[in-house]
Amino acid sequence: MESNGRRAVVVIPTYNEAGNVERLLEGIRAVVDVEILVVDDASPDGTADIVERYAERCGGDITVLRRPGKSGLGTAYRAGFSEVLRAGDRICVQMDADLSHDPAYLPALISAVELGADASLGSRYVPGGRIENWPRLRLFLSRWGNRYAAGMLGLAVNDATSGYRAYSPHLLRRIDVGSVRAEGYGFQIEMTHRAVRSGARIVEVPITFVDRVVGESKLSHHIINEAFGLVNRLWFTDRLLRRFRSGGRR
Ligand SMILES: Nc1nc2c(ncn2[C@@H]2O[C@H](COP(=O)(O)OP(=O)(O)OP(=O)(O)O)[C@@H](O)[C@H]2O)c(=O)[nH]1
Ligand SMILES: [Mg+2]
Repeated sequence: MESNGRRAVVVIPTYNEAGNVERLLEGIRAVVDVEILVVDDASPDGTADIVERYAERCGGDITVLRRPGKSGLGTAYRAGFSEVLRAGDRICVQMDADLSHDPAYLPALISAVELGADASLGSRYVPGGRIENWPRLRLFLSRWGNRYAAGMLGLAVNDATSGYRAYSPHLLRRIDVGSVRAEGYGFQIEMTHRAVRSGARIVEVPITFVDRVVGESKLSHHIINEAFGLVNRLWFTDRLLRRFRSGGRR
């Protein structure tokens, strides 16, 4: 990947998104002039080939990073961000391929970082934000999971699990994104935690999140348990650090 002067790179992890990915790429190109990096884990449904054929046809600045097998969302983002940062300093956007994240919000997310924020979060839980078509249980889990994470870790953001975000390259370097270990929702929480701890200026942009219509969810009990365990672990290490810094007085 070469840095070509474009303002931002949109990094999209994909696993079996053949039914969504072309519409997504069309949608992005219709609203912003950005570079697109798809990180595909050898999707059996041929997602990577579809992206490459589309890129040839439309002549857009679209690259596929092909990985040998399904290795999880967190490693896909780490690989994608590292690739972008190697080529230079550009804003990194992350978004899902399943059309839950409307490209219409890209200009607002990118502008927020251009105007001085270290990160902008597409937020479902600020005034103006919404979720469409989620079952009650999923809504409950997401809302209370967010409250739990923010409360335990003092995050002062309303949607720490959102996967639709933009980061300044300086923030990604400062928080050493390559060393983030979590997957799934845990990845979003760990990134938010590191950003907040590093003193980042974070802006939340209200979004309407739409449940996926095509393709299968990769959400699992394992991902939820991992996120819950991560919040508890981070809470514990935060407390230890505070105690250490205050010389054991608390
Ligand atoms: N490269 C890669 N991408 C993945 C992997 N797991 C999920 N993704 C992609 O990450 C994005 C988010 O995954 P989703 O399955 O939509 O997860 P979710 O949004 O929590 O769940 P649903 O929207 O209900 O399906 C999508 O673009 C997926 O294709 C993976 O192991 N590797
Ligand atoms: Mg999704």
